[in-house]
Amino acid sequence: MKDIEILSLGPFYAPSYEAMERDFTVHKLWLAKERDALLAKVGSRIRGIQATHRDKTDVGLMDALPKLEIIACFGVGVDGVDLDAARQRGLIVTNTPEVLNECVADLAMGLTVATLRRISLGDRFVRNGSWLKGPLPFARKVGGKTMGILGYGRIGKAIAKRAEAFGMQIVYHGRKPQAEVSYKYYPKLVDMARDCDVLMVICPGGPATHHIVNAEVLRALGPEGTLVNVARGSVVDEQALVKALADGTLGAAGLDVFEDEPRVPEALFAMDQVVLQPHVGSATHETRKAMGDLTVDNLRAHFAGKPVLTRVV
Ligand code: 8YV
Repeated sequence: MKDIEILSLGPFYAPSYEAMERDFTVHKLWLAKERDALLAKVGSRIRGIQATHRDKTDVGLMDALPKLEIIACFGVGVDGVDLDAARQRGLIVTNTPEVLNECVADLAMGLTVATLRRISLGDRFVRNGSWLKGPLPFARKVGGKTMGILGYGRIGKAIAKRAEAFGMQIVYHGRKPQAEVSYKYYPKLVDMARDCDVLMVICPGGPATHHIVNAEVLRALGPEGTLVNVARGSVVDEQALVKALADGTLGAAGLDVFEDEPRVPEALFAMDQVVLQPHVGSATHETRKAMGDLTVDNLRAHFAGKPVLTRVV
């Protein structure tokens, strides 16, 4: 397949990336000093794009690649791709679902426990010698609390399983109630936020969910409430979040994702009620390998004339 030319928009799990480079001729847009010059040179020969969640595949890029057939995304989220434009052009878009469910759910539950039990604060408390002056103030119990899941999809279900094992009650919100799900469904997000202790954000990013966790939802979650976001920074109005945490309208937050990664609002750094992570939901060797292999397998299948494994569009 070495005669097939792929445009790589960003790096992913190195061993899988190297396998892609062995099978295909890969042009690395993310390393190009002159992006336009590279596109002008190789654009007419490119038949596939490989992208990560950080990359934008928009109309301008698609138009620069007249022979484009497939966009293979490393990650389950495809919010970086203009899906309507891809559909109009008859392009195939693939992602890496399922293989990351467990790891993202582990981190989601870890952030829930870390935030309620103030684990990061306790760690700092021991390291900086504060324990010598007295005990850490009490935290909050996990069991018995209600977790409201925004986006009860594949990862949401894996999170619910874990939260139930911790003795939490589950409720959920999404576009519509799901058949054969016994948990209470809330048609309105703000109503669920009012009734739950932990609001777990695990819905897709993109225009449909932009800032749906707004000031009103955060106020409804309230001073005893905790927001956990392992989805996309774009789902939460970050300015409203910082303000709500600063003035106590919202109790606490566990955040793996942000609106302008890797930039994080500095106001959060000084807040003890906040636990921060650098977008690592799926970042284990095992899962990143599975995601990487699936990304490359989708390209291989397509160019071998077979159906791709995990098609979104
Ligand atoms: C990864 C993710 O960080 O799958 C996603 O959509 O956000 C994460 O699993 C990302 O895919 C890495 O590019």
